[in-house]
Amino acid sequence: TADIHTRLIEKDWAKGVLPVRSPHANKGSFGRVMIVAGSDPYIGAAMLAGSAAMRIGAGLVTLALPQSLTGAVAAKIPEATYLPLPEVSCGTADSFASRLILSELVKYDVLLIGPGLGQSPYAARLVTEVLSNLPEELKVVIDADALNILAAIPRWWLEYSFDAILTPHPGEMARLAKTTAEAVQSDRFGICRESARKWGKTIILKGAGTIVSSPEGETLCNPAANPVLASAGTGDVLAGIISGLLGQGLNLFEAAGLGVYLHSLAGATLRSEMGDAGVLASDLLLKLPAVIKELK
Ligand code: NPW
Ligand code: AMP
Ligand code: MG
Repeated sequence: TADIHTRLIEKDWAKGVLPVRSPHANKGSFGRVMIVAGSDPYIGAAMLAGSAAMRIGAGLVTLALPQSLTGAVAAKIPEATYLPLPEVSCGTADSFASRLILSELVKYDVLLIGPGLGQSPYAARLVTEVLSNLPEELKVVIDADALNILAAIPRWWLEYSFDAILTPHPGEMARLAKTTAEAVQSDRFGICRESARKWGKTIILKGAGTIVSSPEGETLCNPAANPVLASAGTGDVLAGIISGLLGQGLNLFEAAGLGVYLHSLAGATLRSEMGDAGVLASDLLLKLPAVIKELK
């Protein structure tokens, strides 16, 4: 069902949108990225997304995550800064966490929200309050549990009408579009393109043969299928990559397409070096500078 508005993501296209890095830059030149991620069961998601944003070249990354998790994640990424949030158990009744995030967000270029957030009433309140009060000009990536939280709100796209990138896998897409993962898989192009148009969002429909569609109908496809990427945490890495690219000045569609391409190349490199099994999502991180270098 591909047509003239659908292109493969090719090397020349990727090279053409790769951010240019001036030798005279400072860290502010490469974007300030806020990542709202992580909860008790999903501690690693924040670390994976934050590290990916830094490894793709973001200037400054701040992780907003529950206070009790901050120490463990900070030990893994000392380069990031942290916005410790009040704990779920004492935070359900007020909006302190979202007010804290919103007061900081005015200083940022990019917000990534959702990896490992869970779907507690606390997480739902955090997501809906933050997304209802976004500063103008902020570039937004909505992933994982933030997608599940939106999916529970009737006609959510009317309430949240700002531009953003959504990064559903087929299960999340099924929840958003009120259908089944099987139905999504049977018409991946059609569902991705139609949803992007209807919801007014840039959509990345993940999985083997990832598709990227803009609200205007422009569509990119990355045909790669790679079992190395079918493991826990690889989507959290992709979301971090895309937010780091947005920080470096790419528009939503370019950042989505280039992010998918670089993530896929890192996976292909690891597959050729290590084989089909046992590669970890965190192994992708150190490959990111290398795949950018190769592309240049
Ligand atoms: P099935 O049955 O497996 O075939 P969920 P999640 C379907 C965090 N993480 N093709 C799948 O189908 C995330 O960020 C934290 C077809 C199933 O129905 C989230 O916040 C980690 N179907 C949270 O965990 C590491 C596909 O979707 C459903 C498909 C939950 O996210 C892990 C599963 O999706 C994780 O990233 C495909 N290609 N892909 C950490 N270390 O902190 C998925 N499905 O229920 O949304 O669960 O994706 O694990
Ligand atoms: P998530 O399910 O959110 O962790 O995201 C998984 C990431 O790995 C997405 O970027 C998917 O496109 C990618 N992925 C998963 N399985 C495959 C596969 N078989 N071939 C290519 N990419 C995959
Ligand atoms: Mg995911």
